Amino acid sequence: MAGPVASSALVGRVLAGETAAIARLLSRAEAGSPECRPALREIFRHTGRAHVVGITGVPGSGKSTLVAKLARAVRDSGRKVAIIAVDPSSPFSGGSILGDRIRMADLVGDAGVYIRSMATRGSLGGLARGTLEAVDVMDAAGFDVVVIETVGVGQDEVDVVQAAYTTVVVSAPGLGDDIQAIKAGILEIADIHVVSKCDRPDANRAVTELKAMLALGLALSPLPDWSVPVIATSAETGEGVAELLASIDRHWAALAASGQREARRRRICERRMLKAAEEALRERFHRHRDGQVSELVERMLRREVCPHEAARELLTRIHMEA
Ligand SMILES: Nc1nc2c(ncn2[C@@H]2O[C@H](COP(=O)(O)OP(=O)(O)OP(=O)(O)O)[C@@H](O)[C@H]2O)c(=O)[nH]1
Ligand SMILES: [Mg+2]
Repeated sequence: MAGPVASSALVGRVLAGETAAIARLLSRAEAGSPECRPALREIFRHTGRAHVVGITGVPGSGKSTLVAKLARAVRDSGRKVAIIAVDPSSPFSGGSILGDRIRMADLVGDAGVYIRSMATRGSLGGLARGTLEAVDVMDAAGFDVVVIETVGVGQDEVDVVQAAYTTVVVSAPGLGDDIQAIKAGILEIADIHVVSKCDRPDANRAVTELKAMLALGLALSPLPDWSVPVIATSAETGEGVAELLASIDRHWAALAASGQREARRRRICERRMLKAAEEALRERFHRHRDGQVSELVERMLRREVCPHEAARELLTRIHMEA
């Protein structure tokens, strides 16, 4: 019997948008299989076309429900859409994945939609890498819009969302805090604000407060001629969803018109390279824990070298071994 298909053999099928090949390559990439490195390298060469949209917000703010509605709207506009939901659930519940699947049930069976949940647990700082590699795969596979949903808590999640061209921050009424986005430190990363669940009676207050906060100028958009909109949506009634998509499209056009799209592309490349370098370094430190690292620690304990010298020495040594 033939062995498993080599990842490099999957690339052509991924580029043709074949769902089974996409799923297989993503699973291998998520598992961190070194065997798929060359395939991901090849995939990367075919990326840069998709409009990557990050959707973030505090837990339970209605992101997944909204993303499902938004995906429907993107499909109805004739475009292909991929969704990557970064799943924050504990190893014991897994509820969020299941919930997302159910909410997105009406999208299942449509080849123009691809939905993937990524696990955050056990990713050891590799969350951003894994997620962005998944974005690459979707981009290369020809999805016009790639939506990344992450919970807006934790540096890793924020890093992921900042690799998007358009970032949507979702707040919801009734979650206890007045302005959740401020608390979570994600107010200023929004290109678009959404107040979800606007079918609820307390939604107006949330919209007003958010607008007042933005009026204070705490969140200035770097994009000229773009004032960050606040859009009220309801996944229940469908209100605001078309407006949100229109706003996302407008933002994409504004990025191009101002030259900021290229600037963001550059910024994303830079961040990804630095992240990859950090990850490689961390991995190498880990590998040398019992050797170089512990030897230098001993020398520090004897006060023969200061931390700075030890660090430089460590970097030199592990570099020479590469
Ligand atoms: N009334 C109302 N409830 C909503 C709406 N959207 C979502 N909800 C409810 O809010 C809860 C959370 O929705 P999710 O879409 O799972 O929120 P989330 O932000 O993806 O949650 P996490 O992924 O766990 O962070 C669910 O019980 C939804 O049914 C809405 O438009 N109106
Ligand atoms: Mg969710």
